[in-house]
Amino acid sequence: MTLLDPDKQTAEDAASLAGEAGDAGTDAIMVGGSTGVTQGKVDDTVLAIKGAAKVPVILFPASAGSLSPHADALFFMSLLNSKDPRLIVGEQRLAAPVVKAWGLETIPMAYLVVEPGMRAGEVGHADLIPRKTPFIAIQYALAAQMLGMKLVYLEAGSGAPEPVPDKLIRAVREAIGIPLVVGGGIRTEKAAGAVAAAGADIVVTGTIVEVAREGDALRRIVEAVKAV
Ligand code: 1GP
Repeated sequence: MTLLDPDKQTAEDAASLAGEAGDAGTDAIMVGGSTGVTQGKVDDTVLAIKGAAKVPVILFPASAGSLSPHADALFFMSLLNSKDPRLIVGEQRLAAPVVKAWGLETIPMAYLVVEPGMRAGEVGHADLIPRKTPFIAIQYALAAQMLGMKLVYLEAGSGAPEPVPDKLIRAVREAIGIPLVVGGGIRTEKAAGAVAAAGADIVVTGTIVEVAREGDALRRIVEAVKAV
């Protein structure tokens, strides 16, 4: 899946990036960002992307204020390792009646931020999961499954120097029965292939799509993931 941040480019540019990502084989476009995202920007970006890409558009919101009725679905996420209840259930409480009124499809997802966490860790007030302590990630992931969530997302943070470690991905994959999403710091086909081989069912890239416009970096990443 490809992540586009509505705060990082115009809606028109997001649409052309989404079109390129779709051509490169991505399975869905995620729309969201940690800071500076308004509902107006989300609406404009989602509508522009819907006009340009054939793949589903799924919201990946930082708060109840960055939703749009025009998306195909919403990752209804809880940052389980946040120290702030607002990010575990507070924003969700505010969003729920709006989402119900819109009739937007919700996909319940546990969002787990792993060291270094980057901006997601900061704005999420995350009690970061240590890279070398898989059992903490397993505890959260199992709890997510038992709470009825449909996906677990291991996030190293956008722009992280390294993706989530293979050992941690493998440990979580072996512990749970629901699909595992991994993102943050994945910029090469080698890294993407390693993350998929370790057990990620869904691999998310953001930064590479914004910086590698002219190259076929994303196509190579998608091929590496799908070859596993
Ligand atoms: C989104 O972490 C991913 O949650 C995106 O990370 O920008 O490093 O690809 P990158």
